[in-house]
Amino acid sequence: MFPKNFLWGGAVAANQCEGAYKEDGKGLSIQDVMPRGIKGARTEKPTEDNMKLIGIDFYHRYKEDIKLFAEMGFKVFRTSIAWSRIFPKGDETVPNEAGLQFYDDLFDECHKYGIEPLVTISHYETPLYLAEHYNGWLNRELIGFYENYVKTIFTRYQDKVTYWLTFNEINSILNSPFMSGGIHTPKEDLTESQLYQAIHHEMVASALATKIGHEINPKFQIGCMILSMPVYPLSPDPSDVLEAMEESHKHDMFMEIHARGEYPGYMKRYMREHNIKVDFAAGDAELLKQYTVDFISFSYYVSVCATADAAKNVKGEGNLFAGVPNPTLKASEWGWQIDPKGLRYALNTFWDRYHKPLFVVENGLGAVDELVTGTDGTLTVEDDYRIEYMRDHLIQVEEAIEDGVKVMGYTSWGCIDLVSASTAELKKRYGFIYVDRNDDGSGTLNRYKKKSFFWYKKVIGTNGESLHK
Ligand code: BGP
Repeated sequence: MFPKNFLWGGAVAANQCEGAYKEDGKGLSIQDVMPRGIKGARTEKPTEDNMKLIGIDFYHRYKEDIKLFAEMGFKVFRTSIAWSRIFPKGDETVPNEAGLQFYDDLFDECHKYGIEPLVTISHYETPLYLAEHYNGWLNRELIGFYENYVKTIFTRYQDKVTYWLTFNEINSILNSPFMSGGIHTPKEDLTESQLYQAIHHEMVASALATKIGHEINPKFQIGCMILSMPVYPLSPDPSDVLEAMEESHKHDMFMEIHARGEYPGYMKRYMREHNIKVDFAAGDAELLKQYTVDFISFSYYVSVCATADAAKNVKGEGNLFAGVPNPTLKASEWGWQIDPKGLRYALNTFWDRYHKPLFVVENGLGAVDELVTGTDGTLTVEDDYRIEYMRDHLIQVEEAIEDGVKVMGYTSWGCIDLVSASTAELKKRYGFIYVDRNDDGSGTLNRYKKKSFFWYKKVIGTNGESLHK
């Protein structure tokens, strides 16, 4: 059974839905020069084929959208603050008032319906200026700019926001140093020492945010956000089991540092053996140790396999990270393997390790939807595939709760259709709400309720009981 106070809701990120990329004093973010997501080349300047520049025009339509979320019964809405709306270049000391006002209004609108905002401080939208002039998180100066940014938003929204996430999918920097860390140096030219130095800077900044947040409002709940992806051994061969463990360790260390405040032994060994040097400034180790997170949040879409057998080590698709496909699982149209039980497994694993409350802040199915006329004559999408995906995953969340895992809530990804992060497409849809906008830029931007909209409303209304009917 789901607990009474379970936080049901949905999630988006500013850069994937707001649009209005240069309105009201906003500066450019790295997303404004990534028209093809992580796969394509960056552009010098924003180009019209970049769907994120308009997004789904959430910036102007958020009232309509939040009303729809409220109709579904959302208790929580996860979004991010676009850093470049608050500090257009990132290194200013005085914030942009119009940007601050926008989020004031947005959070007020949530509260009007009793919806609690859950705010990601940095979701793949580092100000472009910080990338181009400082090389992003490779530069220790970013810690100071981030500190200034969090102080500003914590102070401003201290009575409107309780739940905060410091960096979206912080471990994704291993795959996408530009999107995740604003690192301008091309990935192929980065040394491992540089990459881990940037990671260290983010870790320190995250701990600092926890410190500052609790000083400003002791009621704040501050969490990390990790891209989770269980790694299974491809076979029972102990070498495969160890291979899976080592592959998993590369990601586990991010949660480990956030939850326990120390670099784990396996990471120290990896750094030693790979001659990776990370500079710790005076006080870094103490800061990490003292300011661990209040809760752990994560995204969950896929699991992968690993093998020590080079001949079988052929990677498939996945959420930023590829793994060896699991022969027992089916995949989405984008090749992401679907594994509801992996979510129960992840929840149990994290709970066993840290005994910190957990929050599933992203999960969902990216699919091609077709707008059709429903029985009542209104346009809709018969997305039974999405309902099945979500039902199967939510049942596993409930199983984990039965196992004794403390789960704070669940926010499905892209609760309203938006632009994809990895491929920058609109046709990869996740929402309960269809947005009429296509990859060629056409569409009215009108919103339509999908079948899953009514399904999720019932799930929330019955606090999960309808999952079993
Ligand atoms: C995560 C990101 C989101 C998001 C989601 C789905 O990696 O935190 O921003 O978009 O995955 O991925 P995609 O949009 O590539 O389908």
